[in-house]
Amino acid sequence: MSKKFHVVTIFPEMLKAYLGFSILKRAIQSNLLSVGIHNLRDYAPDKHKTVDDYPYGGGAGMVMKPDPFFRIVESLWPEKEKRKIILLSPQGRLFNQDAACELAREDKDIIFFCGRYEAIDQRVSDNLVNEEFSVGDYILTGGELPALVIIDAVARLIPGVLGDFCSTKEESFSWGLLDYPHYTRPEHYRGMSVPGVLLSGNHSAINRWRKKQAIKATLENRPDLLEKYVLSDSDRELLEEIKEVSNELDRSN
Ligand code: 4GY
Repeated sequence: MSKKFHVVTIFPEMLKAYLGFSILKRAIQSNLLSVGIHNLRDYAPDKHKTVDDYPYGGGAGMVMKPDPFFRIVESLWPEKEKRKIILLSPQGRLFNQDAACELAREDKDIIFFCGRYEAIDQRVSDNLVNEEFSVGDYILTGGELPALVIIDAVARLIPGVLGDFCSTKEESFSWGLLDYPHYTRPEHYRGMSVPGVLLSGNHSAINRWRKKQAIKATLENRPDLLEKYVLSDSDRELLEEIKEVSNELDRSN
């Protein structure tokens, strides 16, 4: 019952490189995860293995031909019910942790189509693709990094892939908020000290400090997340403390 991913790309080596290290490498070796990497060019029927052509209607750049995509699906994943095909593009639904959880629970094989050049022929989306995802509002040169981003985020949700340790951490408290600051040894480094509360051994004070730092970082960098987050009464107190300090700073400027 291991998670099965497949990636369709004209640059298979890019994916192999990243998957050959660290946690993903170990997850694949222990059969918790498998990632099939397929060269789209192998499914181009002409002697030059052509995967792109000029755009109808004109304009800059080349468009990926539909035929190699249809051929690879028909030859490797002919059963519609057993596959989930994901296209990576800036036009897709924004990928986030909720989407990662959904994909981690998916029983079907997950197949990523990685585009290159300007675009992929629309008939691929219309007939083969089940869901389109974007990893962010910027334009990349291809879908390979987005496929790796999603595989990475989903893999660490599979039981056994991480040391079984931190997996609960995010769920318990910081999800929905940004993370708090972390420190390790040495206590004093180049004139910078670790916040005293972290050395106090007072776990309720430490948790309170961490929650306050998490709220502060979220307020500063991701106010959109803070708006969606349901604040408890004690969270509201922390938020008031943060705002008081920032008002004092404003007054002294
Ligand atoms: N952003 N999120 C993204 C992207 C570029 C298909 C070739 C993104 O997922 N993919 O920027 N992809 C690709 C899109 C044609 C360029």
